[in-house]
Amino acid sequence: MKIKERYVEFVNENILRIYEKKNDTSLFGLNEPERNVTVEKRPAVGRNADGSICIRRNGVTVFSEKAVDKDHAPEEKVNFDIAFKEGHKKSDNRRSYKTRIGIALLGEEDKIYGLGDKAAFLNRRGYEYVSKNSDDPTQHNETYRSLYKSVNFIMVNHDRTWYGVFYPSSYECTFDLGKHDPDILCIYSDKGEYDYYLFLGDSPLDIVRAYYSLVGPGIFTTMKFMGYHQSRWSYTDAEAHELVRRHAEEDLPLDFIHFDIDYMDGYRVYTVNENYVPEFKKTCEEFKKQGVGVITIIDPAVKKDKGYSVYEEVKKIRGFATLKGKEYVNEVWPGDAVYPDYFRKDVRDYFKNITKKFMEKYGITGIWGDMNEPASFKGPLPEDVEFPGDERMILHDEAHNLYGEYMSRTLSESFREENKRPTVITRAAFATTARYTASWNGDNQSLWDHLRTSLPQVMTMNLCGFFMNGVDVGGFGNDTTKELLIRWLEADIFMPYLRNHSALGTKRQEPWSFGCETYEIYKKFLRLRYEFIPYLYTLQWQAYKYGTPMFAPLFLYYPGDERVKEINDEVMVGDRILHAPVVDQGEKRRVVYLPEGRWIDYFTGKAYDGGRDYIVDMPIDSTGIFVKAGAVIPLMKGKTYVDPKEINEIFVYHAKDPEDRGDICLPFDLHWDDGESLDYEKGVYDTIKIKVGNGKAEIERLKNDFGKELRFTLL
Ligand code: MIG
Repeated sequence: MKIKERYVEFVNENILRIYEKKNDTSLFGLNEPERNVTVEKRPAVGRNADGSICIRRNGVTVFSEKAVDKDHAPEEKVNFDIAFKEGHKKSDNRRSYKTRIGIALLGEEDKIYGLGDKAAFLNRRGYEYVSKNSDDPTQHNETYRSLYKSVNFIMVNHDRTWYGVFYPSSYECTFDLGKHDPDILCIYSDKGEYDYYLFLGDSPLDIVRAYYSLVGPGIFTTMKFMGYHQSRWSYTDAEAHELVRRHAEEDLPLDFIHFDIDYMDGYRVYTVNENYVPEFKKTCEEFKKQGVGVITIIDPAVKKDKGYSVYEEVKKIRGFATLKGKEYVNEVWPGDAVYPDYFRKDVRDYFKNITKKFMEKYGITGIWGDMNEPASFKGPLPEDVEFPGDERMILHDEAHNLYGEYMSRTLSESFREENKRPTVITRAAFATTARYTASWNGDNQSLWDHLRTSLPQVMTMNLCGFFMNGVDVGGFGNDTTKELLIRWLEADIFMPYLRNHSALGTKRQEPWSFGCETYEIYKKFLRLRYEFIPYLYTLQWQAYKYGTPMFAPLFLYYPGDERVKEINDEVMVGDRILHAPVVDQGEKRRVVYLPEGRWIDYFTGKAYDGGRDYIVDMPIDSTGIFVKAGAVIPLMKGKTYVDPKEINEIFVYHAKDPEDRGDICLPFDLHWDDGESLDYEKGVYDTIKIKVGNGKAEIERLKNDFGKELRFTLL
């Protein structure tokens, strides 16, 4: 088969761009580092007999394209697909795809990671996924082809070598990860071009960081954001007050309460239904005094409603999407609704300003952006819905996967303008969206399966540069049980974004919903989470700054260990904590694999030799936390909400190995700053190296531009 000429550009020694024709990336602007690679440092690019590209490093083939002719992929047997027959699905005839990027899978054991929020195990090989943001709330599982986010980044491991591929197009595309042909990984697109970035490096961490350098930097949230969030669709005023009161009186940590759609007046965004939440301003102020911030949900769709100011004002500037030149109307929560054209600066400015005013008026701390795939009730938006944009007309087929990003960007600007870090959460996203917002993974369900999935899901989001990510703890849809709720909180206790949320009509799942025992365990773990906040906050800093995932699969730190490449139920929280929770009903113990080195059980102090499996007891009130021997971890104590101004003492945990004299020390560089402004961008922060020696904590101030005085106490 003849292929068109392909060009290879070196962005730097780790990043190549390979293309026939470049995709237009203007809508999401990649952060291409300056091209400055010397000839000597270039990896060897060769051509296969048919002209496709192959790459050798140190004499070994690490990457090879494989031409895919247009009939390569077999047609789906749609006639046997009941969902297709019943009209739920469209036929997927891939033969017509204009663009077919084929990559050879070099070995049977090759693994494929990435692609953002899929409800699947870490290794995606053998599956097929479609990048088209969707909002289907039925039960997500590993064969579910699209979820809320389109993150076209994959990382492939072959033997000891690793590479990454990013497909930079917002149009719909399909990733066939060896489903139809086990030896070929394909990216198909009808509207995207033959054009991708290739990341090379010696380790998975190199690859992930190289990718991050292109799509980042991601958001760096407030320290408070890392506290506990409590949510439910939808708290009434009385419920919210009762909730905050209990948390305060019972020393149960809480930083945010979320208000879901019913606080609005008839689902009109930026309004408040004073019958549902009377004196909302007073409520927000009162909560703030108790350390609790309020986050309100905002949907993009605006009610088409004469006299409603948001509708009228945006209409005046022709700021809504159109179809054949006329206002495009679909149905969402408020009934007939129209979609803001966030691709236009004046429209963004409008929403930025009303968001700011709305938050100021009531004392709201953050915004939760939902339904921004964008979702609709009367069928999906047609591909030719128009977003007139600033410079050119953008049609929905190109805009769709970026809509959530442009909405989040708009919301985040309302904060940045005031020198505040954005407290914004999104459901829909494209590869570059973490620049503006934190995210959650939508409507999971109260199922053990979804608890198990939450770990690889958030680990994968972290590989893809979405560090501040989490799932609905306890499960959103369906009814949770006592045991599921407890195990879920235990398992997700180190998730960067920690929120308990549940759907209307489901069984309640607040900490006290299942009686005393549950409550006590819940409290114990929330308090544990809060102890670790100085550590987690520093991990977030390292993630933001260097692209190092904070919630990572074990292979990221132990890439030479075959055993860890498919461990889905253990997590590295930074480079020194391994968390192995119980994620199965009825289990009171589990197998824990510990990689090389010595590991200390955080709760008992017991030491383990790495490189093998252990069966560890984990009754209902416990989880497996193992710390690398010698590691230092900064903690705080006794806090039930996060206010950096009130944190004056850091407690230093040292994972002492009972078998040495305790002089092995893996120091930690604590990051500290005001926790809320953007001054860190100007270098106003502290880096404090913490070591342990001679039975005490030793401190070295590596950077002191914020100048926080902290006491350090060895535990
Ligand atoms: O159509 O606002 O994922 O978290 O509670 C459902 C109501 C709309 C979907 C979100 C969920 C939220 C719910 N929303």
